[in-house]
Amino acid sequence: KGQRPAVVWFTGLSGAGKSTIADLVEKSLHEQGFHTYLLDGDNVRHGLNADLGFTDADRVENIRRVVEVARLLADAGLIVLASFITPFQADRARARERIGDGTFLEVHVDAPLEVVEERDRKGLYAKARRGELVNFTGIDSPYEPPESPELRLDSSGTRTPRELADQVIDRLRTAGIL
Ligand code: GGZ
Repeated sequence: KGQRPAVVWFTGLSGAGKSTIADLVEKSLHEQGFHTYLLDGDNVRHGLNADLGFTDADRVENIRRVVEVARLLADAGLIVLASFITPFQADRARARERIGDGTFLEVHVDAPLEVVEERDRKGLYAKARRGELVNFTGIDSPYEPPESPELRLDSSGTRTPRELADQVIDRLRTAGIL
């Protein structure tokens, strides 16, 4: 099946829906016979990056390593779905440089802090407000929104994760990856 290697990089606040959407994209690409790999905090922060926390320096190193892994997987021909907050513009720019324009697609999963904090599915924002979690993105650590991502998904409205995942797949088609 014709596929071009790519790294689809999902950035956004905790709770914006990055991993849910990346999961759905992966499942449907897989069903269509494409070769993919999903990188996210669950399979990276417990192993490869178990030595890293959430200071600015640790986030920079977290992303640097993930970019290198994504690059290797793309070299192997895979469509890589990477789901990380990636709060700093400079790190996303470095990722794009390292992976190559055209192979790197930045997807901003965009929901305002008020919305993700109100949902607070994992109770992390409440913990951060109480000071039980420090350096929490959006609370006491910054998030720099992308200025020109390949795709911006509004995940605060009435669109379902399925519909948002389909937007990603359409974008991969127009980019000539699928
Ligand atoms: C942000 C944190 C923090 C702090 C733990 N700040 O919503 P989640 O829980 O399941 O996913 C978040 C994940 C963020 O890790 P990333 O590797 O994506 O971050 S970065 O790209 O900035 O390196 C959240 C959880 O880890 N988490 N503490 N202080 N998110």
